[in-house]
Amino acid sequence: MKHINPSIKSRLEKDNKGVRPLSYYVDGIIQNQDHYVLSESITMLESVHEVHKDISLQTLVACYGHRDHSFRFGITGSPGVGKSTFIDSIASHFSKNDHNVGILTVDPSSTDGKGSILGDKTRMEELVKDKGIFIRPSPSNRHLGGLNQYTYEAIILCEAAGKDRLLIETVGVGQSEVDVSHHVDATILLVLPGGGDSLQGIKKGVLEKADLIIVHKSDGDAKRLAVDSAKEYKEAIHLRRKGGEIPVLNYSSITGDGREEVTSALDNLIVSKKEALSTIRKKQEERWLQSRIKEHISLAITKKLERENEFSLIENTSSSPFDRLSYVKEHVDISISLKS
Ligand SMILES: Nc1nc2c(ncn2[C@@H]2O[C@H](COP(=O)(O)OP(=O)(O)OP(=O)(O)O)[C@@H](O)[C@H]2O)c(=O)[nH]1
Ligand SMILES: [Mg+2]
Repeated sequence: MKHINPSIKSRLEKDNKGVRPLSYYVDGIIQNQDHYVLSESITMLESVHEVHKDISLQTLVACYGHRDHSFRFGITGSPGVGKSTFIDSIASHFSKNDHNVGILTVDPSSTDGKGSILGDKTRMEELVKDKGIFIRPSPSNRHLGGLNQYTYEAIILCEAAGKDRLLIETVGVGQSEVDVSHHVDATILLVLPGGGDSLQGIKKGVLEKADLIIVHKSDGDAKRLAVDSAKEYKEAIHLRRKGGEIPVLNYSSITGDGREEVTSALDNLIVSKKEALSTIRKKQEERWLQSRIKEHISLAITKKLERENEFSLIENTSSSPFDRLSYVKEHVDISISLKS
């Protein structure tokens, strides 16, 4: 990791909104590949302040064309299945092979909105020692996708900072796990040994979108059960997925049993996805852009209506929700300009 010269750093003072000049972020990421600046820029993405959002967008505009060729792995699975430990045990496979690894984890936020309650950094003991690896835990902000709302943007920044192997952990709660496939090139699903019951518990979409299934914690007393579980998953996938088989492997992040099979399956995924990568990413990008544009428009309309006190006018129209809806359709002017 390279650092910005301290004398330069001191000249890049923050303004009263805590924002530094654009060049601080852009040069810090692209030229210096500075983990501190990268982390600061991701914090900026997650900020609710308009000035922070503006500088984030400008940073993204500058970074987009400077990305390295990368491969994005999504690691999903129910809470406690061992996603963080898995990433901790597997990341060195890439860093030892001269890859520049970036890890984005999403910690489940506390429901009162006070942010992250679990520090993944403290659980990734091996990786914290490896200074070349960038780890960034983000609060999930109750976003239903199982991913942080700004994961896609964070991925772009990481790639501009030279990260070419990305490991992205999702919260892994319920149905939302499906969403991970919208941002990554391959989805790794971790499951626990435990036969039919656990298979029932996995949402259909997740099983269908996974590119690799790992029966995790295949160690100790659970080992035999884990081997049986892997067979069951193979059969279930055979029945459910008409378009071909996917690997189901046993692995333990604690003992390292099955490591070779897992690492070569990951390498194979990178090779097998290579051809289709740009097409898949284009589609993902379009989908992301559509949803962001809709978000901007909806936010701008809400702000305009708030400014014009329209919501209380609507409320005062009638006690019937349908009268109010008619009023909105007939009288409320939603014309806006997104220009600031
Ligand atoms: N026996 C065994 N325990 C494991 C293994 N991997 C992780 N664990 C344990 O499982 C627990 C949960 O591990 P995490 O890595 O935090 O799981 P996670 O899926 O990231 O959890 P959340 O982020 O909270 O959803 C920890 O106590 C780990 O020590 C494994 O391979 N074998
Ligand atoms: Mg975790």
